[in-house]
Amino acid sequence: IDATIPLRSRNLWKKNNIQKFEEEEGFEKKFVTHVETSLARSMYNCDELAAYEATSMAVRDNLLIDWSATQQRITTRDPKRVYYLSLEFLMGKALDNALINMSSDKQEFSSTGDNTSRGYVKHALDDLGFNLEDVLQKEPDAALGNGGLGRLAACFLDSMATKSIPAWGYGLRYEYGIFAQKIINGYQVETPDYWLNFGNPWEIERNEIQVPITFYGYVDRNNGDTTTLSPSQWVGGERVLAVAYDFPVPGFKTTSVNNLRLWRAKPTTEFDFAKFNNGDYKNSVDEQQKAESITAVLYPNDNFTKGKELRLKQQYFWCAASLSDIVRRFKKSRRPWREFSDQVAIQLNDTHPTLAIVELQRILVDLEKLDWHEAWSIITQTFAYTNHTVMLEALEKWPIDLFGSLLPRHLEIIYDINWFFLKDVQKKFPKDVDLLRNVSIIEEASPERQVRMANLAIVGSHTVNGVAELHSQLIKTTIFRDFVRVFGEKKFTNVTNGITPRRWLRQANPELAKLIGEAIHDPEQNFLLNMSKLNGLTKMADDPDFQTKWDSVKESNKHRLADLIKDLNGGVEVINREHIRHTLFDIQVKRMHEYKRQQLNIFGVIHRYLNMKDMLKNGKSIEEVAKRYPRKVSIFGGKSAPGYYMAKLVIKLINSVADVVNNDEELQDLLKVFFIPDYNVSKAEIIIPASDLSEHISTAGTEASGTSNMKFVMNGGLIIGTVDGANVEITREIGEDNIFLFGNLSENVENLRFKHQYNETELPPSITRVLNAVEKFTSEYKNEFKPLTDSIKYHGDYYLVSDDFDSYIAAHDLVDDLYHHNKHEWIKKSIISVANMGFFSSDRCIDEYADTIWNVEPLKPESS
Ligand code: 8GP
Repeated sequence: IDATIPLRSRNLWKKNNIQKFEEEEGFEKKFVTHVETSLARSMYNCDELAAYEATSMAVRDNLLIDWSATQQRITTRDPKRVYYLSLEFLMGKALDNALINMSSDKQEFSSTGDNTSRGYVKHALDDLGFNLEDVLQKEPDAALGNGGLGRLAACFLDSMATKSIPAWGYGLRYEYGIFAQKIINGYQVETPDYWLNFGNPWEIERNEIQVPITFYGYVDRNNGDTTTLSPSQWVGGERVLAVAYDFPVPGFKTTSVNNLRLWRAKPTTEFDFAKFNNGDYKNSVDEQQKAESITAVLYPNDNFTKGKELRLKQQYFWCAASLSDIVRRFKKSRRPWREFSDQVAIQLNDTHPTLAIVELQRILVDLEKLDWHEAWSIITQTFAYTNHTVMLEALEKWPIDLFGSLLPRHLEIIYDINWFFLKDVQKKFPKDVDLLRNVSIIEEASPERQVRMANLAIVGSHTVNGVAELHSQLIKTTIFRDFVRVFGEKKFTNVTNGITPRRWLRQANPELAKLIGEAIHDPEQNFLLNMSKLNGLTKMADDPDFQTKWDSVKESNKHRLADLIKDLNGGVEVINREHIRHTLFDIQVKRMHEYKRQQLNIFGVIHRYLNMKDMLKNGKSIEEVAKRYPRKVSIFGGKSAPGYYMAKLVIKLINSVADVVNNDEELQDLLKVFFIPDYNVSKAEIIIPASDLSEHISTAGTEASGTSNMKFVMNGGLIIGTVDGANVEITREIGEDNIFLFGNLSENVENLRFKHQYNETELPPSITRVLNAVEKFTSEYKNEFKPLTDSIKYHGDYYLVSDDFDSYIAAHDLVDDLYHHNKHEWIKKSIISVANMGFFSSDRCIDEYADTIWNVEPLKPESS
């Protein structure tokens, strides 16, 4: 690339190259420069927000130097690249993460004892009159995701950068991320999350990259030739522009910095002159403004889909813009099209980006004039699809009419894809009409025909993966069973999820990371890059001194969470600090969903409360009660989809129970319940390190993987859980003695549901007693919780709460016993668990994807 620029100019550019700062002084200079120029402020009016902005811009400058070098290296060497398409990236805060990841050649310990650049920046800020922790608080979370699926994408970006995989993320830059949750009178209330209120120092607006995107219109057949496969022209109606926004993604201890590109919709400068001439100036402007609504808001559903036109528009807008970018980059290399899949791997994060398959076929056939079959073979060597749920209500389908009006040419292409596909199936399985019906991309069933996105994703991909072993097995035997017949088993594979230990151990739990580093003689914390090194902890598991240190870290993290809870409770203390070390922190934080069974958890709390009250009523002393039911605080958190009635009712029930229990003086603080409002990534970083026990208690077979289970165990919490999702692999890695498993297995679920349906089961007395007590907790409406209790009593108990209740309670009894009567054993389990969690680093996932699905190699910076 050098050759295009004259030597003299080149030298001048090189002479004036900006340099990275690598120590306090350099940072201070950058900081002050940004305060005074970028922000036009001075030391007299630099508040914490300005300090956050200036710090971010200074750090960003460093990242951009590495970013630019990384991108140039990729352009020059032109290796195969990965494109990770995800409608959600739940990034959380960027600054703290960048400080930890940002490499520094000078890795000496600064006086703060922190060997990352975080150490000297903290020190410098101190000297400039700011506290780093407070400055970090000023950053809003980038909450462009709902839950597990979006956070997984964020962890993968971190690992891909850390491993120097040439990879780009593509998503949407929503103006409003997931709503902020307020709890008012016990109920969830949604308020908008306008996260860009103060601008965003982490994004680079690329006004030079604007892709025109078309919707609606009609298909123009060349020369009236109506045989299906002749290239057609889509003549669009509405046009909008996709503008690129880039976010640098730094790897840990490397100068590799990858890119996350998010698209924003804006009006074109085209103008409807017909309207204008009619004197309808105002309306012609209004029409244009509508463009912006495409990227205005993230749909707030998790594991659920609703066929709304705007959502389909979002999906096409994003796929078309991303593909145009990918194709443009490929064409720069002047390679023939048949090399496309040697250069490009596209990963579909769930079915949301499936339109990319159709869009690429359209580009190749209609615009590049490739033969249909040649194009299709490129496609099926390029795409791979990750499935994240077996729940039917989450499988995307689009009504044909809606689809055909928005994307008429794409619907035609889908029909053709389907036609060729079904022809093949028919050849292989003559006369199997049921099979044809099931695998067809078009669902013929009444009341309206629909496009099945999962079927399209499978047909257009070379590999389909689930996200934990059990889940990957289940998709082969349930929702995608017929496709296994058609394509064979080999197309279906597993990559068990993982999490980045940089954010979820080092950033969330610096004290534990430090203690581990010392214990395994790795003070530079290189174990964060090679988590099998955690094994070294095993031999310390019995050491009483080490156990005490381990427990002290936990205690300090519990105080941090207790502070947060106090703050969220209007400054009123909820947790008794005096006994905090011996108070069991029992936590369930995740999206609110019936299948995740927060209702089982709160019913368990009610059961405990009733028993405690009964003991007191029967004349037992509080000491005797405390012996049977030792100190515990039950913590909940999570958002419900705004339209999910049952999930919202569970939130209300939790808050109602909290009201009664927390104010029951007779209990003397032995039991507390708290619902943390507005659970998000930043709160998770405080909550997770504080847990003694966390709950992952989905109905067996419903939770594809879960990733918070991994985060909790990596932070030294034990878990109570069902044999579901990644709980299975966690058990295998840490040993079954170190986890509290309970409940029915997934293979029994169907049978149990059947029995409920035909009233062949009677509810156990334990759950009946709880269900009858539920209404006592509300003062709001009569029978407020009836829909919840009725769903178990009379409507088939679909999530099998009653079937698992007794074994759930029994597992909790074991928890109580161990935690309160054998704390050494408990801590030992905690240490051994952490020692064996290496497998769940997302670095391992990325290795697996790179080797077995993408076939890509890292491209490391020369120095490393
Ligand atoms: C989630 C799964 O529920 C969770 O078990 C898993 O850990 C996570 O994905 C990451 O793999 N699934 C979804 O969020 C999901 O399926 N969303 C649907 C809208 C596609």
